Amino acid sequence: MHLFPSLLALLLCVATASSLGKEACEDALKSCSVITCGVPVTNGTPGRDGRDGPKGEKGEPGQGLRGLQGPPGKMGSPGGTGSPGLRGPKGQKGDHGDNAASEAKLADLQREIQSLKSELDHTRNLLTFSLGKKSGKKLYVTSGEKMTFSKVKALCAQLGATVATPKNAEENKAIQDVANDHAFLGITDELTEGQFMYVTGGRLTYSNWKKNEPNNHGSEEDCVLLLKEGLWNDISCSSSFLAVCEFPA
Ligand SMILES: [Ca+2]
Ligand SMILES: [Ca+2]
Repeated sequence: MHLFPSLLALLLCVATASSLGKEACEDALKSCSVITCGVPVTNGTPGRDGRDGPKGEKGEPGQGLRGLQGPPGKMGSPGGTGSPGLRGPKGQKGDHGDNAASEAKLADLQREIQSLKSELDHTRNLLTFSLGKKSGKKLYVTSGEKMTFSKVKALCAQLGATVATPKNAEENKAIQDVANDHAFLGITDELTEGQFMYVTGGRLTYSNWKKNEPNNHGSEEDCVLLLKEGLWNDISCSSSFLAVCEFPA
């Protein structure tokens, strides 16, 4: 049995140590595996609690079950207008306009107009000569056709003229001679009933009404007819009579 020699050595050491001083005891400790030095003491009262230690680190999230996701929230109010974006890059240079071609076309038109004007002057001179028009007098021309007043106006305008309009007895006689029939004059009361005006503007400065005219017969007589005998009668503008145009002096 191995237990007895060990127990015997332990008892020997305790007996030796208890009879020695402090130094001898410490020497004895070197040779004994278990030894009690000095006077045996009894246990004291427990000490006070120590101070609280530092706070521990945050723990891991718990492992409990997550709740169900709630319904979506209400839509928020629209945000304000944002600031303008950055200016885009400059575009490529465009093609040149066709100015040269336009100018050439314009020049052609001007030449054509000038040519037509010359031709018109020439024709007017020929007419003046053939009709025996005297210098400084208006020229009255008729096509010999009968038409409504609006067509007479359009025809004369096409010729660069106006509807024949006598401003005195001499002009009235000249138109009468050229027409040799009932002919429209460039006078109406279309704007204000009973107030006859020149188609080119202005109130009458001369008139040669037949007796009891103008009478606005049937409340529809707004144009003026130069009768064959030289007197005037107001007549419907939609009737057809001779067209006589007037070129300025
Ligand atoms: Ca009238
Ligand atoms: Ca009348």
